[in-house]
Amino acid sequence: MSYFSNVKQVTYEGPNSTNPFSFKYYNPDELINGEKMEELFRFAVSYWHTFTGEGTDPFGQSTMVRPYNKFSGMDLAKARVEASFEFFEKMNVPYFCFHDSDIAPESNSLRETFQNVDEIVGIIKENLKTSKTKLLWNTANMFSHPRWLNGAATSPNAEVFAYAAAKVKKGLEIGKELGAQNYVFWGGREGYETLLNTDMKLELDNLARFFHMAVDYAKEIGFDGQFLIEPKPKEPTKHQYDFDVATGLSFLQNYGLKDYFKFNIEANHATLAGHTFEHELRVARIHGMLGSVDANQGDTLLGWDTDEFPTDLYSTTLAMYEILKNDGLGRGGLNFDAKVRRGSFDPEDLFLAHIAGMDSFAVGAKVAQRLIDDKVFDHFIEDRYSSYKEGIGLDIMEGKTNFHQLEQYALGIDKIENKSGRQENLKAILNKYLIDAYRG
Ligand code: XLS
Ligand code: CA
Ligand code: CA
Repeated sequence: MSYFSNVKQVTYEGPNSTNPFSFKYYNPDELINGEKMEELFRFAVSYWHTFTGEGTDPFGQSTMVRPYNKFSGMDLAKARVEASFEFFEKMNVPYFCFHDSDIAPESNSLRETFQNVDEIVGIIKENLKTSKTKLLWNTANMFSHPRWLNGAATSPNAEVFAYAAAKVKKGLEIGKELGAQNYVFWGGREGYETLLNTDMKLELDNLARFFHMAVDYAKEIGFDGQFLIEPKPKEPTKHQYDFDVATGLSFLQNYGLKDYFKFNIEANHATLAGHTFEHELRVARIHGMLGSVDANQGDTLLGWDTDEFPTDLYSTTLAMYEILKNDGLGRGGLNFDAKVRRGSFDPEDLFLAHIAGMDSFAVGAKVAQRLIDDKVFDHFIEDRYSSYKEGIGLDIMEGKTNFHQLEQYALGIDKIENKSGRQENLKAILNKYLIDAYRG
């Protein structure tokens, strides 16, 4: 049976098409720097927002009209799998991502939860055999059920730690079974509310112990997916341990975990941390830690994680600039961790939202590639730092000087001449590239 009978196959029709159910800019076969768009972006659909999410918010009930909502329990879970593969195929999207609890109902008994998950994983596996769409990553939900109220691996309760280990063990087995490209660890409730009741050192040590056990278990079963940490500064806890990339990196280094992980960077989490999306991507990139991306956007007028579909072309351009400079995302991809607004409740809105996101990244990538090809910022930056190419600057770079010599040098300086950073001009150039990109 068809769950989205109002929508036919979505294809690239170009910028002049008036068909809302078509790509205007995302053309899977078009090359960007020699690589097909499809392979560069590796777009993924997030199961939780697209098929499980119902549009509830703290003040209101569900609003989403979903053809499978006539079912409940395991029947609903099975119908969602069927609907999801229809959606993937019609959108021609290469990947998807899920939490264990998105695909199958959780029960109070872990054994029963595992049975439910196993049954649905079996159905997903069958679908994967004939589908072009693959699993980008899976993860375990360790934040919704009340047992996680004080965290999972950082809970003060050792039984909760054990329960979390069982869930991740299962998650790694599922990842292996379904050929997941990555496994994601988002901190969930791994953080704290007040130091008055918190042993921060013990919690951080335990989080590291937990990750080491996960690394060991993946090796034991031969799961070769890339491990990803997804930083987020707040929500649900006030102080999340994986605040941002820099904090996560120092944690991984301190605990001897750096070689086993990369980062999954979410745009909305970056803005919650007071950073831009591109800042987080840059920090990860220059440390060789850029693994994957949760492609969404926040709303700077709202202080929470709104998970909107990405449509801001400045942001997609500057994000793609980092991704292209990184030579792509390797095993990672661009996962739309994004939900349609409560008022966009039609099943068709799911298609329109993904089209908007995919087209926005396609535009961003084209503009970013031109900026890179023309070395617009590279030339400027090279010139800005040119004092390190010769004389005292080169000595500093090559470690050939010290405070004594630098003092002597400084005493001999007559007048320091700084150069303008030309910020406004560079932004105007960026605007010109954005406008010109689609003039032909
Ligand atoms: C929540 C996170 C979450 C992770 C996966 O804010 O974005 O959805 O991506 O657990
Ligand atoms: Ca996310
Ligand atoms: Ca989020």
